[in-house]
Amino acid sequence: MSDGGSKNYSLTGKRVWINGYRGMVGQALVRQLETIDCEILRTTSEELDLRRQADAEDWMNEKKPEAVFLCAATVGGILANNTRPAEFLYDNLAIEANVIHGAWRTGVEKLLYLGTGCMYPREAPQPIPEDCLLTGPLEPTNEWYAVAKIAGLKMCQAYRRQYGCDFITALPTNLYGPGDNFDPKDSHVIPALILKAHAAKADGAKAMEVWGSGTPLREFLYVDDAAKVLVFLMQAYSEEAHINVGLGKELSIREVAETIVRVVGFEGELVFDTKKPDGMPRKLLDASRLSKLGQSSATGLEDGLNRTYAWFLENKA
Ligand code: GFB
Repeated sequence: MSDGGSKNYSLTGKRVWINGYRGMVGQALVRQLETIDCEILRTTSEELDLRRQADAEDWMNEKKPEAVFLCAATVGGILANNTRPAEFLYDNLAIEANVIHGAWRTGVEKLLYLGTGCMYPREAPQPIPEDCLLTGPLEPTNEWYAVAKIAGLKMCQAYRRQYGCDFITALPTNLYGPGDNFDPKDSHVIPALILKAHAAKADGAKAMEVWGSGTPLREFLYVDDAAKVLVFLMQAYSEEAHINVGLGKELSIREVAETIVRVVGFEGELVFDTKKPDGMPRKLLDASRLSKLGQSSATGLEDGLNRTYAWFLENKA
């Protein structure tokens, strides 16, 4: 793989653009970048619709960001992915195309594009190594999102090859934490179950519903740990090949649900609705490339869930 850029790119003194900054990852990146002496430029989709090419390029021409964290995206959990395929495909393709192309046009020095574990084939070997991308069919519940996200990764590689742009892709595992989307239909499993457990406890309910069989395995990375790694990679990683951001540890959805009800204090029963999809049976990223760079994560699941629930109580309950 080619290596056209700098492995020693300091963010100090730079104009750093975080798009989608009201999202969970955007907020965590802001927390992380506040420890560095740089100028943080932030936009939300309400202020700047990145699906519109002219708007995206005008903004970039005017503000001249030097480093870009491309985290703006239409995202959601298994049901949202499964029921809104057009939005997941179109929005993400348009956002990536406009930001990556605009970054080249306006001379952005470094860009980090955020991928996702669901870009890998459904039957990928576990833990999933970076080089098994595009080696098999995708998980059907999220193939629209995955196809769009793979296109963004390929754009970063193509712009590096053809124009020498220092654009990299980091591929985080399932993330959770403060600032997550707590919505019963659209959210990922952790915020959805926190919301359900909180409501069930408040209502004095005897049982709480969990989608699927409870057997799928997932790994969960606390968003501030992820943001720390992303800021590190922006400054120290410059390869055409993408890099996994994971923990190398997984647990079943049943175990996650049991931990959540313990944290929230709901004492009723868990009822598994097997009519709802399970999605990928297993999705454990091989994080050895990241570990070789000396990066690991510190926050245990129960600790991270306690912090997430505290944030929920303060902001959403
Ligand atoms: O987090 P989640 O929606 O996404 O679901 P994926 C993970 C697992 O939790 C699935 C189960 O097996 C769900 O059936 N689950 C149990 C629940 N109860 C619930 C619930 O109340 N809400 C939700 N949402 N799930 C997503 C992809 O896959 O992963 C996205 O669809 C994205 O594209 C994301 O890549 C990281 O892990 O299955």
